[in-house]
Amino acid sequence: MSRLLLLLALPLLAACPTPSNQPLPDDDDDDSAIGDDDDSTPEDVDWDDDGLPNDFEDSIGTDPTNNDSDEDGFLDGTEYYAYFRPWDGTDYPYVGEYPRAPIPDTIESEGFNQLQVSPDWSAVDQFGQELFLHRFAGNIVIVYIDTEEAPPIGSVAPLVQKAYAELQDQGVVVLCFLTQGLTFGSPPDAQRFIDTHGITFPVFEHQNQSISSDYHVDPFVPHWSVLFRNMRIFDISASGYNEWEDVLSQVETLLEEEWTDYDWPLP
Ligand SMILES: [Ca+2]
Ligand SMILES: [Ca+2]
Ligand SMILES: [Ca+2]
Ligand SMILES: [Ca+2]
Repeated sequence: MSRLLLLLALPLLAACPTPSNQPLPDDDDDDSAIGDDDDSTPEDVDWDDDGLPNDFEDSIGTDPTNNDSDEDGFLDGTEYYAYFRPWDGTDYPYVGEYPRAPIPDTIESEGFNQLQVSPDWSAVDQFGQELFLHRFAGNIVIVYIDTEEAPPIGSVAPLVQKAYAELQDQGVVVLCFLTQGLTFGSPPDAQRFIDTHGITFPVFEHQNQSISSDYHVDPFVPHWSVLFRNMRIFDISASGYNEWEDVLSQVETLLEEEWTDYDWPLP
């Protein structure tokens, strides 16, 4: 379904006025070779009808004669306009429609302490997708660690879901590590957790805590770490149901911070 939505959105995106700061190599020479006798300008010509003009495909390294250059099932233009990489077969629009933003080729990892850029990691979500932290760059990331077993006050998960639903369009994403099931020491069940609380953000079954333990899960869950859009850790530690309001305040503070997108030239 997400592919359909993106395909439907593509003509609208393509029709939007875009900055013309993209250099256009080899202006008309190669286009004239195929007899472009219509009134299209060379920079409009899109041989493979994937939404990206030939010259632009040359500049980003995709194939102007193949509408799915990396053969991952998504058209070059569908991927590129949604900030996915049409030259990388391991990168394509998420099931679940999680936020994406322009991302750089590399992000230098620093560490898991406050004000350090978080190292990259990957985990498998409820749809079987391997998600990479650094591919959420450009968004404010809430690393949310919890168990299915809830304190007497109840699970905080519905409040986290409510905030995600309200803020994802502004570039906020929740990445949830579920470390335990309904009883102490039992394995977590992501789908049960999702169904119980109406979750739409990614949930990772993560009993071994190999990644979540790096985010200073202390003294207990629920626990949050908030990362700025460049993946810098804003606050390393907030634990407990009653800290959620403070976490939300951190996110709202970061939403007001100025941010310059990573370079993602448009045709
Ligand atoms: Ca094309
Ligand atoms: Ca192409
Ligand atoms: Ca593709
Ligand atoms: Ca791709």
